[in-house]
Amino acid sequence: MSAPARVNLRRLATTQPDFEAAFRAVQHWSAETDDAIEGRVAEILADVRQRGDAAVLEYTARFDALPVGSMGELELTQADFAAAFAAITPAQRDALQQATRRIRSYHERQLDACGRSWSYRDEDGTLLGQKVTPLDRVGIYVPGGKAAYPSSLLMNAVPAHVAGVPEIVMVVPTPKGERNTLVLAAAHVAGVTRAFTIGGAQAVAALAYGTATVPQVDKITGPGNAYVASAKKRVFGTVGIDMIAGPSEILVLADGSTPADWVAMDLFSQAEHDELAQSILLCPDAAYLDAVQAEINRLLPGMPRAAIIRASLEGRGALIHTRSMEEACEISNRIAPEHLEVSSNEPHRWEPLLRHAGAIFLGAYTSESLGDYCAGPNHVLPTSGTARFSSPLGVYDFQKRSSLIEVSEQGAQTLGVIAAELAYGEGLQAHAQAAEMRLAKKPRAAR
Ligand code: HSO
Ligand code: ZN
Repeated sequence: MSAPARVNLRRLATTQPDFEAAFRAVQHWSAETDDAIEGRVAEILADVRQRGDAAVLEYTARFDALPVGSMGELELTQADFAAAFAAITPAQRDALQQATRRIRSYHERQLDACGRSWSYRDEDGTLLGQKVTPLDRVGIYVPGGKAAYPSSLLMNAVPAHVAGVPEIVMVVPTPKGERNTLVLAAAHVAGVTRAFTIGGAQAVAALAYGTATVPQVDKITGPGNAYVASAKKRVFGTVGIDMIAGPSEILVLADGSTPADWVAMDLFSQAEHDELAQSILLCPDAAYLDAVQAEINRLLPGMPRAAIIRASLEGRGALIHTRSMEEACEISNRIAPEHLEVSSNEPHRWEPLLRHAGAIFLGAYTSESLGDYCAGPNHVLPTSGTARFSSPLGVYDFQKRSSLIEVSEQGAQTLGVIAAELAYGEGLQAHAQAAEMRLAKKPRAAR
């Protein structure tokens, strides 16, 4: 069995006459919704909402081959987490703890920078402010099967913890009752409060509506398959949700100074997630693009997930030759990738030109994979160009803000006149009079 040597990555150059059309083809991505999935999910949500635990038990037996008599049997305990933590290797324990410590310390800085209440008094002594409070209870969806990532559990649970969320409820599909030890060990380290071995739309429904056993949460975060994504969209409004993540993406901006095999492996690192993942390399040096292509061809056969990587690279990947690094930065901004590596020996020269990306990795030593696990910043990032308008998951996603207003007697005089004037303009007499009653001087007669 000899794997075909060359990986057929699309090669583009910004100087080619039809570059715009070719570039559009690279960018094209349709997150089509499948009507059959939508219909099934709507039914499951309605059923769980109506029948609660009984429906969850039935779907779990049917979809996860996990037939049990009561919801209690689907609940994991702190003792289960501790046992899992004890069962993994010392090196795994150490890695989980160190990653958690670094993720926590990064997110604690988010709390300091923008996660605290503030207030001030204006010239009338009126107090104005913003009160920041954590959500009461959040649900974290942890996928089972091929994308069961303990690292994603850390990335969701740690910021929730740092925000001060007192209750974190995890759901994790556990087909045939086969538990993922590393996920349970991560739950131990991250401080998950309660957990259930349920998944799919039925788990999202249980968290969103609550059942006799599963507590209703205020927000559901975490990735999942098409059923989970559809269920999260549908329960949005009843609860909050984080985002609907698309396939992983990496864009490498290279000036040719990084060893080509490092860059090839970084492109593989996101491609190996999913056939639909996207890896793109932009570089002004055509010979370097050739070198990376050669490394891709050379390294791919040794990868356990070679088939997924090949499908991803050939389906959605691209090597793009640009006129300059400046032009490469512009193209990167148009793509707004989830992960952006600036693989250059002068990354700080280019960073100011980069506006849209979920996370920016500077310099040859910063492989994106370090960010996926343990550098500290969150790996739940906006995908599919949504970095144009949204941000990494953070402490702020587990908090909300309330405005605070305490009007002084003096303030009531200043604000009362303004408010009454505008209220009469809107034809809202009660608004106007509520303001005018608090004026020391006679209010103007109702008009
Ligand atoms: N790169 C993925 C996260 C991940 N990688 C988990 C490895 N494990 C999405 O940002
Ligand atoms: Zn990854």
